[in-house]
Amino acid sequence: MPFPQAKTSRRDFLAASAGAAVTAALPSTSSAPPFSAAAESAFALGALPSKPQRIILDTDPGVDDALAIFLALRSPELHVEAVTPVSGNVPLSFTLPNALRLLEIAGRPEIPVAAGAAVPLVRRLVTAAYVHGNNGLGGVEFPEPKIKPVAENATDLMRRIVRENPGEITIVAVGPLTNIATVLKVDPAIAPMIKSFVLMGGALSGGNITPAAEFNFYVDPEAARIVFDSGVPITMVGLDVTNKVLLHESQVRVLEAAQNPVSQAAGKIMRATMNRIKPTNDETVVAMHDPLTIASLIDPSVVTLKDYYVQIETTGEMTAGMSVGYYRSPVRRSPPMDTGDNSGPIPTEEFKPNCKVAVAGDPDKFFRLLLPRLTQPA
Ligand SMILES: [Ca+2]
Repeated sequence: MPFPQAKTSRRDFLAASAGAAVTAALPSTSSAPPFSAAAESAFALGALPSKPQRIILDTDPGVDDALAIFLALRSPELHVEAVTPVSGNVPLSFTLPNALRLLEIAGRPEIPVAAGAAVPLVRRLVTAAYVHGNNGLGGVEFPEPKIKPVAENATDLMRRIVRENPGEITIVAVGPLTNIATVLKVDPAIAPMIKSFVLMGGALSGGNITPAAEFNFYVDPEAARIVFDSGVPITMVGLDVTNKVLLHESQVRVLEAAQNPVSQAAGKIMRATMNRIKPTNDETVVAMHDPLTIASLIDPSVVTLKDYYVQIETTGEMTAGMSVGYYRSPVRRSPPMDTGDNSGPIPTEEFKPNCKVAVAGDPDKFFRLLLPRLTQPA
């Protein structure tokens, strides 16, 4: 996919303005569900429970984070053990209270929220307030949250939950990976105890904040590198699919029409976002980066996964945070500089997949899952 921001503004971080991506998201009549309408309806409403997956949700709310959090909290297939905000779309001073607000709106004040990293590991913080509004929720003012963060910080809380439940906890990260990398740096022995990482981030087909990099990996490339080197099983849901799963005006109206606090809040946030990212042509749409990532846990068939060896560029002057995906050997590194003594081999690495990358998505199925869950009465 070509770099979508080449002729437009950085606001396209969330909005693909036109063309093939929009067409891909339009309702299709050809994708018949593999089960009956009744079963599908029951599934959309979360009525087919199995043992819930236990997740920690690491997030930088963030307008699409807000929908992702709501979807996770309204899905019986998931048990949210904790929410760990991090700086990203906006600074931690907003993402932390936003996470608390969103839990309060969803009526889930019992879920612990622990403050994460305020800045990336080694770089200055870059935010995306131009998309998410200065407050991270599209500029929509919600009341100050009554619930408070727990005393532990995100690193300590994640370590404790994982160590108390080895092999049980999936860490779902839909923001920059600073918190998770910090856990792995502070406690390297914890990696085999983490069931998996499910990440919204990266792209194998061009970025959105630079031509090379997706925003979350761009903000903290060194953190992403640590995560991809960790040996923990990774699922990467990146721009290759999320840029094709687009919320349209008609779907915002569905959210606005439902009279429950979650749907009302989601509708307000998405309405404000659409007004913010008004395109100059065609229909305004909002890419469902983070909600699609959550949906892939609930119904793996909303995405198609393929094995890759993914590595993160950290040294490039123009390409930091780029995710480079190899699907076969050889895994070649860049040629070394000519030093006059060129007796060594050109560097290569073993091809060993470290990641499942989402290479295709099913927007229709995603929205059939998302909208009923957000609009149904609490
Ligand atoms: Ca996010």
